[in-house]
Amino acid sequence: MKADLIIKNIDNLITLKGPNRPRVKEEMEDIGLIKNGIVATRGDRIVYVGKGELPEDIERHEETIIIDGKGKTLTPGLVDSHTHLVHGGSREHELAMKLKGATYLEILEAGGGIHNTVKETRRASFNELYEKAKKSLDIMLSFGITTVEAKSGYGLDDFDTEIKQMEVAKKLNEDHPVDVVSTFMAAHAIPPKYKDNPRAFMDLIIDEMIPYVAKKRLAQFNDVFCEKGVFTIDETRDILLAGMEHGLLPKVHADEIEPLGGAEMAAEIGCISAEHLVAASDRGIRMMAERGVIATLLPATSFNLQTGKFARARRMIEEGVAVALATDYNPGSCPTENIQLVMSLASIIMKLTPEEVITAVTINGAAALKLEDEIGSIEVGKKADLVIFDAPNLDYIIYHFGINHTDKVIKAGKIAFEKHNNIL
Ligand code: IZC
Ligand code: ZN
Repeated sequence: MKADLIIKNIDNLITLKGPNRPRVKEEMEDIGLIKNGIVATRGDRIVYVGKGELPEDIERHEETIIIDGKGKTLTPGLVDSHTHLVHGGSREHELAMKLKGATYLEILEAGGGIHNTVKETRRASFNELYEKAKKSLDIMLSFGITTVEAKSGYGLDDFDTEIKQMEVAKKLNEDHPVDVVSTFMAAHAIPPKYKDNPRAFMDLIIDEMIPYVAKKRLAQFNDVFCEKGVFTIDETRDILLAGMEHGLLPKVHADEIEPLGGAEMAAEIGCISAEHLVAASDRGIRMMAERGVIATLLPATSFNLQTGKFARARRMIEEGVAVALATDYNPGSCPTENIQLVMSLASIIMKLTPEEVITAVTINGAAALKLEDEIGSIEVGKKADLVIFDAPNLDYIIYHFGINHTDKVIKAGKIAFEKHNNIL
């Protein structure tokens, strides 16, 4: 067989080799490290992973690209499994409010926050949303992200705006090297006109929006912001169950700020993932472990909310919950695309080891998007999504924080990003 691309002499080849399912407990430490590694790809697939030289049956052709991995660390493409990628405007004015002590929920309650972004997203044209999100995708790619989830939720009861967001995500998935997985999330805030009657808004979501989104295949997942002043546990359950009836897989923003019991509910109905979980209870964590619900943790959000409260990641791992990490990129609670910063925060503040961190942004992130058979580890037959870090080892990427360590990103077998030379 002839390879199209070969990366050799890799100081630290981190394969994440193992079962195609979320990794738990000490499995999260087992990163399948190969010293002096070599990887070969053909088309969009990985065809060889090993040590030293290629076996004889893998040959070069005239145009085979050879990359020297000396001094480098190679990982699977990073998976950002929780973002609000497509939106209009930005909310930097909230910074001064937060510095004066206003909380995220107070700003939302006063008609700002998400409602502000709803106005901007309604106003923006398809092209404006596309260009803005594309810019973010380029930045994400530069940090090593090769697959990203994108939630709607800035149209709310304005279904056309919800659809516009999902259509933008779909078009970006077609046009951009980064794969975009779409999540429907009209249940992101209560629109002002439904303030006294949230059930009427839920009826709209359940009876009209969900069936349409599922039929048109605009999203694969369904998500709800279950939070004090937003959707209650019972309301969240009803919306997620309605989505499941139409084949939309359930995800939930759970116990981010107030301990409502979102983790318990996620386990009860079998969510693919519960996200945030800063205030998740012991019982909720145990139930998630039993039911196999992935915990998608978002430490950059905790950092930016200025509450000093972070999810109890160590406890979750000890209890057997599979942990994924994501940026939560959005204009309010987490305006950053920098997943490498998220990785450092997860380690420095939440005390995950570098091995657990890389597992959380690769195979566990892939599993949170139901893509564990396709991506998330460097194994023969999987998609050739690879990141070459200009770093001598994994610890270095996390320890030397706040900067971008990416040297090259290979997406589906093609070089999609190179340091100093973005050749999109
Ligand atoms: O725009 O504030 N938490 N949703 C739930 C968000 C943050 C996004 C936003
Ligand atoms: Zn979110």
